[in-house]
Amino acid sequence: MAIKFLKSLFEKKIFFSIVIITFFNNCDSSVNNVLIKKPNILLISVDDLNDWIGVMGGHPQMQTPNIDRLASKGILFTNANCQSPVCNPSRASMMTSLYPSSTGIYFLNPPLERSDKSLESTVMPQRFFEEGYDVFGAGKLFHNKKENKKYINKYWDGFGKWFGPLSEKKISDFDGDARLWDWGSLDIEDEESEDCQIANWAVNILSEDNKKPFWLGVGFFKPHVPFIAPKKWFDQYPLESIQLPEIIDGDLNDISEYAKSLSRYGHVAPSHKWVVSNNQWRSLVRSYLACVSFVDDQVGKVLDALERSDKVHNTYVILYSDHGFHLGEKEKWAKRSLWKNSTKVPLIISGPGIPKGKTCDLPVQLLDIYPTLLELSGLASDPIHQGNSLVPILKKGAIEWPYVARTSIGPGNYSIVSKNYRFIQYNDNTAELYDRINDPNEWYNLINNPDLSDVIEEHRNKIPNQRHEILGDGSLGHESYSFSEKGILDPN
Ligand SMILES: [Ca+2]
Ligand SMILES: [Ca+2]
Repeated sequence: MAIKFLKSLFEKKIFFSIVIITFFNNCDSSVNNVLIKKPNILLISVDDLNDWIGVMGGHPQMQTPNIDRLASKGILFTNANCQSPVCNPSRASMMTSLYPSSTGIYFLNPPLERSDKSLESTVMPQRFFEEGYDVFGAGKLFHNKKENKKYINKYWDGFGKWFGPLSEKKISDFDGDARLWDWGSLDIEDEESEDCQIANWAVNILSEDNKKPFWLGVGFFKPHVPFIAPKKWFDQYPLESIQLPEIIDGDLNDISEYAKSLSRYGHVAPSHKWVVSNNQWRSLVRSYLACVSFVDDQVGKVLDALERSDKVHNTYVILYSDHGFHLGEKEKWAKRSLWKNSTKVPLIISGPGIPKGKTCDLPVQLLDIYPTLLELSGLASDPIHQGNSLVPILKKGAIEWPYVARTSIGPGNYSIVSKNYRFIQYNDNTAELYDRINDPNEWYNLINNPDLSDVIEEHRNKIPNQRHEILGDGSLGHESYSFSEKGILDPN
């Protein structure tokens, strides 16, 4: 019986974290103190934020003093990756600690309550509620307010408008179908935007006396499109001063047609050709910078409120984004690709016992957050979770980490990120390999380099055999996957 149990632990890859918990219980009295007190959790989600924050240096002009301040008080993960470069599946994965390839949630639908496998995992706020926590949430944490009503009605407050301020008429000249694809400034005060209201709501929660520990989720909408923010945030980035992302000519010449089709076909974003020929690249980059600085200011209000209260001494703060964003790199806009621009996300964790101002470049994943928070809170791990607790890194400064980070777009398309490489395997058997240390922009596909065949094989072996069929239908992600499978090529 005991052998069977241990075997099942090995199969589920949780033996390592069990060992670590045991180690801490025996050896680390400071962690034991935390376990007894039950810490608070403040989870801050920023929608569609890539590595363009000050401390990650993704764009040289970006000003994010508040996110940078949080990084100075904790650990910044510089190689953190989402499990899907699309809002809904990334959030479903993060809240259940299950990969899309296990749940079938690959695209904008279905909500996680319509995946049998997802329902086997207790979503994070529910688990903390069951453990006796006060649970609060606002804004965008799960993807779809309407469809994920099972969770959202239970815990969430209002802020029903989506994606922040919308202009009554389109500000930009882009005449695409999607109303969301718009950019520019609005002559409004910060307080008129949902993100500011969400920040103020969280400030109130943090100002109250709590008898019980709390789990507080704060889901900001920006910088998700539309890239619209109050004018003052645009004023700090004069249009003529804006630097464009670095690109090289012919970057797409060493990737397959399947890869291009999968990542570009049917996207509601403007094509790169449209952006360049209409002279909008600088304006779009400026708008993204403005929206990020705006949301950074809202993050700052929440952090200030925490720091004003006694809770700061017993609260873990986690800031993350659901996926990255292309702003012209690889001649592409928005998300839904397996390259760095889509999969790499900011992840900062601070709190009791965590070193301040450190960075970690080990490959970690958003679905690691849930098991991490359980361990930090002294709660039992859940064998269904597919993520790995980051506590060995946070508390012990682990430099050995046997895991890779995995992202997928539909069954059969995977990115595997290790400390040194990104390997991408597509369902038509084409592949890419990038040296993430010497080629951080992922310009040079090394897949045909014979000297790297062992590296390629090592990464290929990390691709799971399990491939849940695609659930849901009809979204652009579903269509793009289907087009690629049929060999229908990107028209742009
Ligand atoms: Ca998103
Ligand atoms: Ca290239």
